[in-house]
Order: sequence, then C-alpha cells, then structure tokens
Amino acid sequence: MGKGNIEIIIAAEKDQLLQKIGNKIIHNERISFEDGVYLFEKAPLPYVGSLANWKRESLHGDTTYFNKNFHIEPTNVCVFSCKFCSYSKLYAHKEEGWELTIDQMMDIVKSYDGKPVTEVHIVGGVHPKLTLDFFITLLKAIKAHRPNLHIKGFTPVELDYMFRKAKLTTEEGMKLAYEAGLDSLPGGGAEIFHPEIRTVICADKATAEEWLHIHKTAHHLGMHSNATLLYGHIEKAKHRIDHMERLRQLQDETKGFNTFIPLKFRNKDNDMHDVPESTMLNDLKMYAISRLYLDNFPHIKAYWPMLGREVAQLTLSYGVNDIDGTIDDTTKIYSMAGSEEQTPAMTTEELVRLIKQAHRKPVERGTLYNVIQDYSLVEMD
Ligand code: V47
Ligand code: SF4
Repeated sequence: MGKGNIEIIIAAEKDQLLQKIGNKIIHNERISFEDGVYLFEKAPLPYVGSLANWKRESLHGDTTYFNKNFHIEPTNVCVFSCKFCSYSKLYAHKEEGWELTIDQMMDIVKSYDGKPVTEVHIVGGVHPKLTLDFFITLLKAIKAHRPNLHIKGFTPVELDYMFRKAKLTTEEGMKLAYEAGLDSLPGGGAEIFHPEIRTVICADKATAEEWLHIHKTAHHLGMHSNATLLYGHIEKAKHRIDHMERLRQLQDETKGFNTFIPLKFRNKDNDMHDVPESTMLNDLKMYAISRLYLDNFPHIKAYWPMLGREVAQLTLSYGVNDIDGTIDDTTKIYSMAGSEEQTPAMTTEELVRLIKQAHRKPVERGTLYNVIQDYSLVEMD
C-alpha cells in the first residue's frame, strides 16, 4: 500500500486520537502504552489493519517467510499446572504421560536424514528427572549427527528449572547449553507477563522477570530468540500492552529478538474450558496491533496449527510476514487444546499455495531469516 493511500485512510478517520496515532506510525514515531490500549479498545479493525499492512509492506514488501522444521517433545510430564494447558500430565499422573530417551529422540532426528529440514524445535513439559546434563547430551548428539541443523529449543520455564536443579546461575547454565549446541530460544512460556493474570493462569512457573532474564542472557551470548503472548482468555488490553512493552524495552537494549508470535488461547480439555475463545475479528486485531506496537521486532509470525489455515492466511494482510513452517508433526499442545487442524502436516506445496493465494511472495528461510529459496516463480504441481 502506498503512503498516499494510508494518508487518505488516516485523514478519513473521525476519531482525532486514532488519527494522531496513525500519523505517529507513518512517521515512524513510537506509539505509547496509552495509544496501544486505545487501539485495542477503540480502533475499528479496518483502520488498524490498514496501518499494520502498510507497516508490513514498508518493511518486507510482499515477502512471506516460512521454514522447514520438525518438533521433538521430550516429555509431556510437567511439574507445573498451568490452567490453560491441555497437554501436560501432571507429575502426580505421570503414568499417563511419556518421556523419550536420548536414543528415541535421535531416532526422530535420524528419520529426517536426507530431508531438506533446517531446524528442530525442542519443547516439552518440565519433567523433574530430566536434567541439564541429559539435555546437554542430547544437544551434543544432534550436533554430532547433523552439525548444520539449527537447534531452537527450551522455554525459560524448562531452562530455569534445569539450572536451579543443577545449582547454576542463569549465565552459567545458558553458556553450557550454548556451547553444547543450542542455537536459539523459541518464544514459549511467556503467556501474559502481568502478575494480575500470570498468578491466575500459571502461578507456579517462571515469572516474567525470570523469562526476560533468560532471553536477555541468551542475547548477550549472541543467540537470537522469539517471544510469544497467549491471548484471548481473561486478559485485558492493558495486560497485552504491558506484555509487549516489556518485550519492546528488552529489544531496545539487546536487539536479540527475531520474531513475535501471538498465540491464540484454545479452550478444549483444560481447566479454562469455560472461557470462550476469541473471535476472528479479535485475532486479526491482535496481530495488527502487535505489528504496530512492537516497532523494533522485525518479524510477526502466525502459527497456523492453532489459528487455522484460513485465519493464518488472512493475517498476512494484518501485519504478519511469517507463517510457521511445514511442520509434519503438529505439536500435541495444540491438537489437544482444540486446534482446528485435523491434518497433522502442511506440505511445502500447500504452504506456498496458501501464501500465493493471499497475493504474497513465499520465501523459505532458515531460523535466522537467511533466504533459502524464493518460491514466487517456482511452479508447484
Ligand atoms: O508457552 C499451551 C502455548 C506455548 C495452550 O518460537 C497454548 O517459533 C493456546 O511457544 N491454547 C508453546 N496455546 C509453543 C510456542 C511456540 C509455538 C510455535 C513456534 C514458536 C517459536 C513457539 O504454547 C506455551 C503456551 O503459551 N499453549 N496451551 C492452549 N490451550
Ligand atoms: Fe507445563 Fe508448559 Fe503445560 Fe505449563 S504450559 S503445564 S509449563 S507443559
């Protein structure tokens, strides 16, 4: 969208404050906490959508990234009891859960030998018996087998628990994980930072401060990471903006975040099953405002397994420039929480088609956004 068009849209807006916020955005001025809350509470979707799309196109044009990755979930046994989690088997019911050995996880890695995946995403529950040593052995084994496979793994919730058990500081623990082959951190475990919500939905796990400290430590070691926000449950606009404000501040300091991923709360089979899920309109607004508020995050990603393919496709016009990879083992976390996706995988062909249908340019990337292949001119069957 050209600047002329967005100026016309801003000038046509009757609400003076919304006009002012729009003008800040197109002049690359930072919007405030109050502006962010106002956008959630008062802005019509087409208005925030146009601004977010303008911003997305000025940063990335039509380019829409995806990557080819696979997941390993070491265990679904977890000592914590997050109310929104449909996935973990509490330690008290661990007989219903599972845990994988190093050999079993290496068999998963080896099953991708010769396949063009570039990343493995390792994330699971917090099992009290799985130690930092165990995961260091796993990291080293993966790197010995396939040195170029990027390992994105472990949330601060898992790391914090392992470091404490090993009686290490965050700095010491992160350094060991990094040296063993951990390349970057995924965005999970962030949920909602604000204590008014965090103490209700996930009271017992790593705090906001601990989450941010672990990412900061990783950034200081030269690692990159992602950040998430679990939206659409009991949180209010001010909690979402508070969350993004804390991320924006850390990013100003370290510049270590690559991607922000709003995660839609799904309500099946968990202790929050009576909380209604957000509407598509609110989903799109969440993505658009993320693009506008997080002015120092290069990438905003839609995670299709939980959003559904069609809404994920729509988000490409609401600020999103990345759609999660061709995952052939859709994470159990979402399939158990009521994700609409029945098919466990999206092939490269399907993903490329989905992006092209939205009139965007599909580009396969590595984890750190190095271009692997531009699919815009590739004819798929
Ligand atoms: O932190 C758990 C979420 C997250 C539910 O960095 C739920 O590239 C919705 O962070 N409804 C883990 N969400 C997954 C994650 C992730 C996913 C894809 C890519 C990346 C990345 C990171 O899953 C948890 C939690 O916020 N989750 N239960 C639920 N009922
Ligand atoms: Fe455990 Fe993660 Fe589920 Fe919380 S969200 S109970 S930390 S697996």
